[in-house]
Amino acid sequence: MKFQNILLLTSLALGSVISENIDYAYTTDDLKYNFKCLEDNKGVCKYLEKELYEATNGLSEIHNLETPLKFEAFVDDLSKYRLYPSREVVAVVLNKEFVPLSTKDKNIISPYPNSEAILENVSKENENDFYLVLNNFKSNESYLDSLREDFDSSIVMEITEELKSLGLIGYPYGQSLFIPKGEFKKEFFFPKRREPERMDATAKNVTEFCNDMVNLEKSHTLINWEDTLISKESITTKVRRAVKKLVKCYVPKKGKKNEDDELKNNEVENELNRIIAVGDIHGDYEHLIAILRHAKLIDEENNWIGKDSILVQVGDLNQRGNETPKIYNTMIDLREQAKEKGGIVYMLLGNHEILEIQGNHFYTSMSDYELYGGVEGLEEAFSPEGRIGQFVRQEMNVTMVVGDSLFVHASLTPEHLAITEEGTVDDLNAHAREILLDTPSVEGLYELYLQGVNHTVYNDPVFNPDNGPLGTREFANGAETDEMCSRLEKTLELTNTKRMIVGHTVQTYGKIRTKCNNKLILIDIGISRCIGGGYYGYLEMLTDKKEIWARYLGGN
Ligand SMILES: *[C@@H]1O[C@H](CO)[C@@H](O)[C@H](O)[C@H]1NC(C)=O
Ligand SMILES: *[C@@H]1O[C@H](CO)[C@@H](O)[C@H](O)[C@H]1NC(C)=O
Ligand SMILES: *[C@@H]1O[C@H](CO)[C@@H](O)[C@H](O)[C@H]1NC(C)=O
Ligand SMILES: *[C@@H]1O[C@H](CO)[C@@H](O)[C@H](O)[C@H]1NC(C)=O
Ligand SMILES: CC(=O)N[C@H]1CO[C@H](CO)[C@@H](O)[C@@H]1O
Repeated sequence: MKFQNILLLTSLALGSVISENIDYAYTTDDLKYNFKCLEDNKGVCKYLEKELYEATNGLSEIHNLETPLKFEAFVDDLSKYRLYPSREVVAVVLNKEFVPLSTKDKNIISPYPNSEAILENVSKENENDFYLVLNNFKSNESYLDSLREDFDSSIVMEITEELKSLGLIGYPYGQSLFIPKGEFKKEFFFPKRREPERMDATAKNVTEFCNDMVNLEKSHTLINWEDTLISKESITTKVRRAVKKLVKCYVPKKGKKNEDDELKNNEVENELNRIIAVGDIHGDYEHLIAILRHAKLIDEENNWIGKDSILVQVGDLNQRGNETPKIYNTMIDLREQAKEKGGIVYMLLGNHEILEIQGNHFYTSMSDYELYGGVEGLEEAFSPEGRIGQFVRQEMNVTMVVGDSLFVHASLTPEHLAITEEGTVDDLNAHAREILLDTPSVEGLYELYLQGVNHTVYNDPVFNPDNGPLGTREFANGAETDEMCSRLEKTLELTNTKRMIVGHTVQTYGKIRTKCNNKLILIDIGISRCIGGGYYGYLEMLTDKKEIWARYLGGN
């Protein structure tokens, strides 16, 4: 391995590799390939060859394939073969019939039209498992420049996907993120109906899943995205801010009106400097803190140093991971502190906050139970009397408009806005607030259940776990069709916003992705080590520079 590396670097240094003639055979423990440049562009072949070498070396270290894979690697002008030339990719893997292997990449013309050139130039002596075509980015040099540092990460990602689709690597790489949770019947949520053994087994499963993820999912050790400029466009961060500290006046249901009146009397329109948006945390306190420090929102003692920044966390601080109570306390304290120091911390509801309120702890780990003081302690903390329970009920919103961006945990569709008659974001929040303020502790919910009452926290459309604003994956996972984008745009139009920023649907390999021309920004990058990956990153919006950035903290 070392020898190969030295050979490559030496030949690059001596300039003896002329890109048109590059045709070397490489061998790592698990991947053997020949490299051939079909179409060069400004020396990119040389560059890609090195990136590919680094990627395969890294992959060879984290995987242990029974039989080494053989493939031919080509550099070609991929833009000629893409249906949407504006959506360039670094690499595409083709099977032996030259059909893209990966199901996620449907935008390439299939089968690959340049297969003859590939066939002509493949090494005849060995049977290949697949072909890897690397893009020479001939069509867009500025794009190539912006991507330079990310080539090896992209190649790692592409080959890993292919190893998965070939069935050569599995758990946890090919693992669905969902823990087997058995029957999902509401009566199991209730204390007196719970079977302790079942609860223990579930917590153990959650814990084991987390441990597996930490020990086995190693792609994050190879992937190191560079900060990416998502777009350059004017951003408004005008927000209504209370100038005086508000007197809290929450009385279930009737209290809402008072609170609104209070707010209106005390608020001013204010232009704020930047917005930091952070995805799902799922019980990874260390990663949350690392992100907030990197974003210069807090110092070493976790004090707010973000001045007039706005932090938006899009929900799901809890479950799966291990330090949930600490996370809520830190965030709630920070929100208070930021307010005093001219900043704002917004925290949105995620589906997992609602699960906890409903008494569904199927995603709670053993160590979280210990920290809360058992399931009783957990339910007390999330009850109408507990600190977290009060915060969730009284303060967290389903969705928020901050400046000209719409934030929501999963996604907001035009149908969601139609849940209330008035159809506005404020009304949707008020509607959810009314339900939450009326939601008793899990004990209380059980009593209602015994009386045959289904509390709305279980069946109101705003909390529908499959298609509600905290649960839907329609936009996040759906094909990026004109229809999908126009539905997204409809929501933006109805809420008078320019973009929707969401969590909930984990983006693989820790990369913040966008859809519909950056109108949808997906920021759940699997921050928690317990959900696979443990990637660090966040979204930064700068008003003065008119820039939206995906920021990454670098290798783990
Ligand atoms: C290059 O690609 C970037 C990113 O897709 C795009 O914004 C830009 O307009 C492209 N430039 C040219 C000259 O095609
Ligand atoms: C725990 O995981 C095992 C193995 O995946 C599964 O068979 C079992 O049903 C799970 N138990 C619970 C209570 O979720
Ligand atoms: C919920 O929304 C209101 C109104 O926009 C805002 O004042 C409040 O800070 C939000 N709550 C949280 C926890 O972000
Ligand atoms: C509550 O919901 C369950 C299941 O969705 C249903 O069987 C039951 O009839 C409902 N009870 C009431 C009072 O609506
Ligand atoms: C595209 C390309 O490089 N094709 C080459 C494949 O190999 C044949 C035969 O060696 C060459 O003539 C082609 O130029």
